[in-house]
Amino acid sequence: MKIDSNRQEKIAALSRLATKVRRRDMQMIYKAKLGHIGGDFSATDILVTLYSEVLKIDPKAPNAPDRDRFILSKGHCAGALYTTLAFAGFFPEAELDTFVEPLSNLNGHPNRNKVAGVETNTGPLGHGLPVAVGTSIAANLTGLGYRVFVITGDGELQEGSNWEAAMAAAHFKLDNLTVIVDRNRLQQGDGTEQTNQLDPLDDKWRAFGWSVREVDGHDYNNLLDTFAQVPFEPGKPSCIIANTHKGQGVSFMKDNVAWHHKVPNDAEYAAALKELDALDGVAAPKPANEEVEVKVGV
Ligand SMILES: Cc1ncc(C[n+]2csc(CCOP(=O)(O)OP(=O)(O)O)c2C)c(N)n1
Repeated sequence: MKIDSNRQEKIAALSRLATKVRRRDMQMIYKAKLGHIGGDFSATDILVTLYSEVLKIDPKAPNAPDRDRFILSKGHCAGALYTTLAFAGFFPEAELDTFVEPLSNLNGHPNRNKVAGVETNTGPLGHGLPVAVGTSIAANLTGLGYRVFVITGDGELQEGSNWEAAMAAAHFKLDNLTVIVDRNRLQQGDGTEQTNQLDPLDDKWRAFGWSVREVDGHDYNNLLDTFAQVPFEPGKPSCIIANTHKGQGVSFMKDNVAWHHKVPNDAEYAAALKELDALDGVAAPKPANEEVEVKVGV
């Protein structure tokens, strides 16, 4: 498929921004000695695409009534959200250095009362989608017409509250609601399929009345095309299953469950920075098509 030059420039800009976000996020986690780098890195390309090209938002008017809403339901990945918000202009980049310090606004999980651009508090898994359903209903009741986007973890989908919300979203025909599942196939300490099988995940969402597409969650072209097509069907909520890699961007973190919550030591930090620096200005490497070896319990 031929990609026009405008699109190519857009993709290159997204790729550069994603590398910047990953690098800054890792610096923040290294300094704080706390964070969820693996899940941050799997969601980074999706976040950057949303904030640069999809969401109708204005960092100068973060509470504009008709703004699109974004909810990071996997709130443990606050680091990726904070970094994306800072680079989008919601607050000064320097504030990132306060991550998880006492009295900082940047807690380990996002707080809507403290951080401009955060729409709801998340952290306990399974809450973002239920809130998003209410928010989408409110868009219809008020006639404000905004759209609502949510990123959930795949492990997070083991929380039953998601499925109650999914059922309600279809019942209320919420075609202003899009959920993006960060399908990195790892959760905390193990693979999702080893813990509580989710596959066939697309069939599950369809059975609950959603319109479903699968994307490569690190392929900006694929993401841009897919986001441009929501809602996929009138009268139905949209689900994007984004196939991703935990730790994407750093070879020794990729698909390695240990990096769910691990903080890089000095040598790992230097090695990871070197890899991220080498990515600058070039498209992030596409994940290999072959089956990925999921490293468990390392
Ligand atoms: C209700 C609840 N139970 C447990 C946790 C602890 N916890 C934090 S992250 C995580 C794993 C999440 O896995 P997944 O949703 O796949 O996230 P990702 O791999 O994208 O980081 C767990 C169990 C939590 N935050 N909330």
